[in-house]
Amino acid sequence: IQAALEEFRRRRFGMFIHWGLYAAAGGHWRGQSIGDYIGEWLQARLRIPNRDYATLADSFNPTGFSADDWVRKARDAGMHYIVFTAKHHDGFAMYHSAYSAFNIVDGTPFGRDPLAELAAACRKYDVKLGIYYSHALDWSEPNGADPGDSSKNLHGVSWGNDWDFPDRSRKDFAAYFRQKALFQVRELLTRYGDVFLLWFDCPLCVTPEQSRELRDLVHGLQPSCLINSRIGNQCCDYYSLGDNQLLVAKEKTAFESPGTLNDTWGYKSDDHNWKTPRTIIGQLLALAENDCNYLLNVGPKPDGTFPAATDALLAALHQWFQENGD
Ligand code: FUL
Repeated sequence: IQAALEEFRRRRFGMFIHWGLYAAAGGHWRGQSIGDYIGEWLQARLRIPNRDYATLADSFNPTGFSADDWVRKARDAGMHYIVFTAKHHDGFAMYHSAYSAFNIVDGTPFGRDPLAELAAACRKYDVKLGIYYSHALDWSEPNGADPGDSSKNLHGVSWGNDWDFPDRSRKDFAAYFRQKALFQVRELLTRYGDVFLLWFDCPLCVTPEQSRELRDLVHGLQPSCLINSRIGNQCCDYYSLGDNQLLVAKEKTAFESPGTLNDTWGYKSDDHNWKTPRTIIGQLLALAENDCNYLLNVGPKPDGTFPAATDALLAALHQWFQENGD
């Protein structure tokens, strides 16, 4: 793990990629808009029933997707690892999962496995593959984490799925965790080659025993795979700062700041509030000064390509690295 942490610090700039069914909606659903809310939370924000949300999969066919293109653009922009959303809070697997048919290969006309294609492109370009996995929140599952009203998110949005599954007393989070989360994490670590890091998120309802079990599973399968702090209960190898948090306490431990390019992680068609290359480079340098990695997010469109403004930003970073060195 020490060697992996050194490698992590050396590769201080990464590309976060939030891509899932929510991209197809782009922040809009049957005449409603999520307003200024983040795109990947569409289902919870508008309380869309699972059977309706699942229709997004029926027409999901991002024929413009090219893993080679994404990873080459990341590398050219000075990024040395990527972190791809294998499963976000909506529960849809953006890889070929044997556990759940609610996945991109079995459930869409696209029928390809983007994670496998990204893994291959990463090997080609010497970019490391990191995987995001929502281990607690899973709105597609009756037993997904649901911490209840007391922790309503901003704008009164529920964390757990209390629109399809309102009776919290019947929810068995331990069953979901054992029967789905652990199983899928095992898939992710046994089918895609070396995984640089696992990026867990929102450890709601996760007990210390569960965090430890998950950590032991990860390190048992891939001893040098790093684990971020959002696994919960301090079972991590390095620390994720808060979303878009830039201030870091100077410490010896490894840190990483996840940041957005506009005001969303998942694609939103009407979010044009893009940060300038100057801002991004300033943030990268400020974080580097504090020995903190920067995980900069892109939200690809439903056709599998990056928004034009994202391409322009990445091109500007490419130019900056060419002029100023790595
Ligand atoms: C948050 C999530 O809830 C967001 O959707 C996003 O993935 C961000 C990086 O982490 O806590």
